[in-house]
Amino acid sequence: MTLAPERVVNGVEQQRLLVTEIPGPLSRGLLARKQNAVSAGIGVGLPVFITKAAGGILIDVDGNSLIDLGSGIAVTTVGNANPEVVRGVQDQVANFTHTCFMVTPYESYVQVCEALNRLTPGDHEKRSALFNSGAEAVENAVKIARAYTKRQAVVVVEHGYHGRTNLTMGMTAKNMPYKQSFGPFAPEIYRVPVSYPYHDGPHTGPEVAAWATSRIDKELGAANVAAIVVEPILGEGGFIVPAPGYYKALADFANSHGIVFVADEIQSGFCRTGNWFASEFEGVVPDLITTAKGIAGGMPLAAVTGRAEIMDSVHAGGLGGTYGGNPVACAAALGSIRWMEENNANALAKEIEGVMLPRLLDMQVNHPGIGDIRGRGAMIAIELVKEGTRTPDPDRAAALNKYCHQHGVVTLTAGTYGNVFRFLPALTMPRHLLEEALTILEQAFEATAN
Ligand code: PLZ
Repeated sequence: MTLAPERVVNGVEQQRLLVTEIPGPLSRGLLARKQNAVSAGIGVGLPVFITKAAGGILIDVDGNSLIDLGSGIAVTTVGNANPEVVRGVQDQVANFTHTCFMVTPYESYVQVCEALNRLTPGDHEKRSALFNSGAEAVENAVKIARAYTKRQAVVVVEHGYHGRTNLTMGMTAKNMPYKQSFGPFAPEIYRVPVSYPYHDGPHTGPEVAAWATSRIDKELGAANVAAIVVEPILGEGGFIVPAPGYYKALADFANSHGIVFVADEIQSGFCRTGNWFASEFEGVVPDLITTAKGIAGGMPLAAVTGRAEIMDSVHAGGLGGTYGGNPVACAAALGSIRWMEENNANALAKEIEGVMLPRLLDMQVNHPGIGDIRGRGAMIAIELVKEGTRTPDPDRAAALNKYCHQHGVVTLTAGTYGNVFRFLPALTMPRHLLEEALTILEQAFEATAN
């Protein structure tokens, strides 16, 4: 299969169409109501209120059709309201909505765990446990690693992102907006260097890994470390792809010191990068892997999957939660996974990369503000810098973002310095829309050049 050539998906015309300014009058009215009803702590990137979505298009209340390059932050990988997901959810919701798996179980939870055990890297015996959000999965991975190792320290890396709960805020690198004024944070979290090729000068992946592992050795003592938790491609940190050898060296170090190596694949997992999991690019088999986002086509579901001896080391009843592995979310996951398997999703992600990278490289020739172009599959970003330097240019990223929004392309920024512009299209994105979005991006560069 190649990128969808369809002009209509689920009754949604696959075309960008602006009938009002962005946001339009109805969205502005809803935004005013939002301000009176919703906590100011909940921000909004682009205040158009959505009524329908499919393929690569979001439709808003004013009747505008926008090209979606965000997928709700890497969630609707199989496309919004994917028919396989919709069918699964509709059947399940009509049968029963909830029992609590810990009270009276149901088969779909077991099926999702079987699928995760089969699809995640490594053919060792595995177990899974299901939760509601990415942050909750990360919290549970830490609980499990601590129970198994009987150690406490947790090592994370610079620019890492793991969530907004108390423990995961502490594990997340960036202060604003995630951590400011929300401390104190959980103890026993330690941050070590990450490989960031664009900013590391001549230093190789293994070299940066050696700095990291030496810090662990000297400052913590490897024998005190329960887990190293790292994203194989850093998501919120700016789609940083560590240099070859970095990630593997950390995993090997963990392995040789009895430390549980946890891959946070919440953003990079489930065919986003052109592999089921980004760990595979480095040939790493994590001890535990956290997943969420793309797993269930938009329904809230998350998981921890890993070595049976680690996952089973927790006392019976030690893990859980009222809604974890809710049957409707499990049905969505089964539909989503089936779609990925039947439609060769990894090839679609690679095709998206094949369309995007050459266009971005072309743009870089005329726009030296594009310092770096990176990522894999349908997880691609550009880093904006002041011309002739590697100094972050967050203002340019914000200006580009604004231009794209006003011209009907939903885009997201990222990065510790806010200077990364990232693209996370659904794998159902029709090729003509992807090309059109890139043309608008090109125009955005022209319009914001100084
Ligand atoms: N780990 C690698 O990318 C979520 C956060 C958006 P939750 N990233 C999007 C925001 O501003 O809150 C994420 C991630 C990685 C963990 C998480 C947390 O997943 O489902 O948002 O809790």
